[in-house]
Parts: sequence; structure tokens; C-alpha cells
Amino acid sequence: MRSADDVLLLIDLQYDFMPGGALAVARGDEVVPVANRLAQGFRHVVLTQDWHPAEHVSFAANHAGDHGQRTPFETLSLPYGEQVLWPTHCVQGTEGAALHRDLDVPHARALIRKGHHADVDSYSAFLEADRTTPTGLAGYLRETGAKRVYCCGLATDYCVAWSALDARAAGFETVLIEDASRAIDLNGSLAAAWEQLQAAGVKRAQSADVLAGTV
Ligand code: VGL
Ligand code: ZN
Repeated sequence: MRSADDVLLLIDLQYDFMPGGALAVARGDEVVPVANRLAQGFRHVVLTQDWHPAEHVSFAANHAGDHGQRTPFETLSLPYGEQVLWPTHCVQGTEGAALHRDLDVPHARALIRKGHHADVDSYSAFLEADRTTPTGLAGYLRETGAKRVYCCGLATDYCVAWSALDARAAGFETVLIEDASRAIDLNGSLAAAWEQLQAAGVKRAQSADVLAGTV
């Protein structure tokens, strides 16, 4: 068992990101058993859930525009920056927004829901896409004595990478567990994410090493 100041952050293990889901991540379901194994070694586990209102700004279907409906995976300029337009996904209370039923982490202590403001996306579990609105997770982790944050889940290049970068920026030692994550990989997003992660000092690890306690 790891020390009490190590936290495992399991990101967005929800049906809409699994094969067959609205925003399917290839082989996303493969990370569920890995997440379960990892969780057995951590006293402190936190879950996240992408949790959008139906009118969310990140949904292509919500942008009719002058030139017809926007297509998923296009980008749109918003007041806070470039926003990828996604298929409608993880709508609050729907089956697609539910956590995978095989996720077996009864000792998880907190669940952070993000992306609940209609006009701002939130890939990160810490800060919304306006880069100023906190979710409260940094404060929660500081108050509970966390020092190191181990991130994994879906998707590596969006919610996992942004969460890891913000965990690091908030002052935590941060590790991204590669084989416990899967990527969307849109227009080189995965390679770009790894570059940013490395530059920020986020460690890249494999679950076997985390389980063995060498990372
Ligand atoms: C995610 C795109 C939109 C993710 C969430 O969990 O990585 N990606 N919403
Ligand atoms: Zn989303």
C-alpha cells in the first residue's frame, strides 16, 4: 500500500468514452481493469466525471451558425480560446455519462464533476477552460495532505493531460500512467500533449512500475 499522501486520479471512465460510446476512445475499455488494479494500491483515490448540460458550448450540435450545423472535431473560436467541437457526450444524468460498471473502487473518496458550466468546457479536473475557474480539486487535495498525484484514464491527450499539467502547476509531484490511459489523437494532439507534459515535469510511467512502487 502506498503512502497516504499519494493520490490516484481516475479520469472520465464513462460509457461515452468507451467503444460504442458517443465520443469513443479506441480501446478505452481496456483501462478499466488496470485502473482497478492500481486503485488497490492507493489509500486515496479520486474519480472524475465529464458532466455537461445538454446545451453545452462544446457540442457541435449546439452551433447552428450561418453556414449550417458545425461538424464534430472542427474548432471554434470562443472568448476563452479555441474550442474543439465534440459530438454530444456525457450529458448530465444519461447512461453515457455513467461510470463504467466494472470500475471497482469502493474506497474512492471524492468524485469531481467537470464541464457543468454551459458556456465553458473543462478538460482539466482542476481548472476550467477559461483557465481561471477552479473545480475545487486543488484545495481538496491540499487540505487532505496530498503530495503526489498519479493520473490516468480517458483521454490521454485531453482530460488526462490537462489534469496532469494542472496538478503539476498546482505544486503536486505528478505522474501520468500511460498504459492505464488511451488517447483520442486528433491532429497530432497526443504527441503535442507528451511534449507539454515532459516540459512541465510530469513523469511518464507504466502501471507495473507504479504497482511495484518504483515510481
Ligand atoms: C474529454 C473531450 C471532451 C476527455 C472530455 O475526457 O478527454 N475529451 N470531453
Ligand atoms: Zn466533455
